[in-house]
Amino acid sequence: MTTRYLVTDPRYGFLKQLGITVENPGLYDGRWGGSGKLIESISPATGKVIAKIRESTPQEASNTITEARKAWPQWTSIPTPARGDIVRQIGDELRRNLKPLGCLVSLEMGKILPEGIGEVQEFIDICDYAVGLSRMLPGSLFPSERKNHALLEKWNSLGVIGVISAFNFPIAVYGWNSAIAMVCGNTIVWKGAPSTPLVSIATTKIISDVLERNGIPGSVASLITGGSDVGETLVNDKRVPLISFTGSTNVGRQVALKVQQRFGKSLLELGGNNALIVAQDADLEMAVRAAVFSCVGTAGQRCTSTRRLILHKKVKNEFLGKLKTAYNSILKRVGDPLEDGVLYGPLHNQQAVDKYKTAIEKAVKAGGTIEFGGKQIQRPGFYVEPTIISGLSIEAEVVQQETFAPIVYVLEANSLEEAIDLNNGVEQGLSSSLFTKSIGNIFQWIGPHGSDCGIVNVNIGTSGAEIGGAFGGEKATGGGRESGSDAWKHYMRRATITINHGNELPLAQGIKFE
Ligand code: UN1
Repeated sequence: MTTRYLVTDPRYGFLKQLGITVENPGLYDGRWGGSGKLIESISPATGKVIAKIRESTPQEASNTITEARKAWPQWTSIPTPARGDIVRQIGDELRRNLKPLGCLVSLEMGKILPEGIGEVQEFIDICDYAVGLSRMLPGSLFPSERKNHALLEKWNSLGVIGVISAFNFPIAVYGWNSAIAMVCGNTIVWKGAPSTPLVSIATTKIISDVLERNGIPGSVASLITGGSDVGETLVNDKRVPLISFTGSTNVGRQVALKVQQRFGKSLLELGGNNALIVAQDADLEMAVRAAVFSCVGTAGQRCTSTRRLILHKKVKNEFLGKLKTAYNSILKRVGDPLEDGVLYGPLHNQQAVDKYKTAIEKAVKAGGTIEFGGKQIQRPGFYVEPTIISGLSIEAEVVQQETFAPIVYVLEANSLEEAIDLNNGVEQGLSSSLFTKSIGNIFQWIGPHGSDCGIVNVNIGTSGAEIGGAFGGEKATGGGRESGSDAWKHYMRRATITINHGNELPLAQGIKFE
C-alpha cells in the first residue's frame, strides 16, 4: 500500500531531485546513518505513509555531538567572511532547490505550496542576511578610566549549538538558527520534528554537500532524528552550550530548566496567543483581509497565527459579517496543499484534529457560540473547518491556551485601553496587531503601556514576519529572539577585555592598594 502510493504518484518526482532515494520502493531506509526506530512520514493531505525513516538512537545522537564538537575548531578558525561565503553557497543551493524543497515542505507538513516555497525563501533571505553579517559582526572599544588601558568587547563563537525545531516551520526556523550560528563560527546539531524527517534530511543533504565541496566536514551542520530520548540527550549534554528550542510552552519550560541546571544557555520560541485588535477607526476591508490570512493561513498552525480577535463594539458586527463572507470563500478553496489555487490545507496530524475538537467542545461548554465552522471536514487527511467562536471571556481556559488549529475567539472592547488590557491578559507574549488610522492610537500601542508582546504590528496581521527584525516573544513565549537585528548575540559569548599597555598598575575606582 505504502509502496505503491509513493512510486505511482508522479507528483513526487521532486523527492528524487532532492536526492531522497527510494532504495526499496517507498522506503527510505536511512542508510545515511541511524539505527533507531523505523518511523513513518505521513502526508497530512491523505493520511497515507510517504516514507519510512530510521531514527537515531540516543547514543548516536551523542556521537553526532562528538563529531560536531570535533569540527568546531576548524570551522571557527576560518575567517568570518569566508564562512559567510559558505553560507552564500548554501543560499544559492536553496535557490536552485526552491521549488522541490517547497513541494516537500508542502507534502510533509501540509501547508499550501506558496507557503512551502515561502518558507524556503525565508531560509534564503536569512542566508543573505548572514552573509552581510559576516562582513559586519562588530566588537566595541570603550573609554577606560585608567591611563594607558584599553577596554574592549569581543564576541567569540560558542561551540556546538543544539537546534530543536517544530513541525510547523520545518525548514525556516532551522534556517534562522543555522545561517546565523554558522557565520558566528558555531557548528550545529539539529533535531527536526519527528513528523517532518524528509524535510530535515533534504535540507541537511543540501548543506552538507556545500560544506564537503569546500573541504569542510558535513558534521558542521549535523542532523539527528528521534523522539524525546534523543532530544534529552542533546539538551543534557554539557558540550552543547546553547539549545535553541521551538515548541510548546510546557516542553520549553522543561528544556529551559534542564539546560539551566548545567548552566547552559537556552533560546526559546514557545507558544503564542496572538491578538488582532480592530479599533473603531480601522480600515475594515484591510483588517478583514489581514485577519483571514493570520487566522486561517497555514490552517492556524503558525506560532504567530491570530487566536483572538479584539473588536471595538461599534465595528464588531460589521467586521464579523465580512469575516464570515471571507471564510465562506476559503471553504471553496480547501484541497490538497500541493494543488494550484488551494488556499486552505489540512492540519498536520490526527493529534491536531483531536486537539481542535477538544478545544471546540470546551469552548461550547464554557458558553461560547460557534459563529463559523467547528467541525472536521469529511475527506481523507486531517482537514477541519476554520472556526470563529464568540461569547467567551478572556478568563475562559480555552481562550488562555494556545490550540494549534484554526480557531479564533472573538472578544469585544469599548476603548483602546480595554483592548490593550485584553491583548496583554494572557500568559503568552509573541505577536499582536492593531488596525487603526490614528497616530495617537499607534503610539499608545507601541509604547510602554501598549502591547506587551515581542512582535507589535500596526495595520498588518499577527503572522508573516520578515527576517530582518528580531523574532520572538515575551512572558510564556520564552523571551528569545532569533533571525535578524542583534539576535546573533545569542550565538556568541562576549569577552570583556581590559589591556594595560603602560608601565603602571592603576586600579579601577581609584583604589589604592600599596
Ligand atoms: C513559527 O510559527 O514558528 O512570522 C514561525 C511568521 C513566520 C515565522 C513563523 N515568518 O509567521
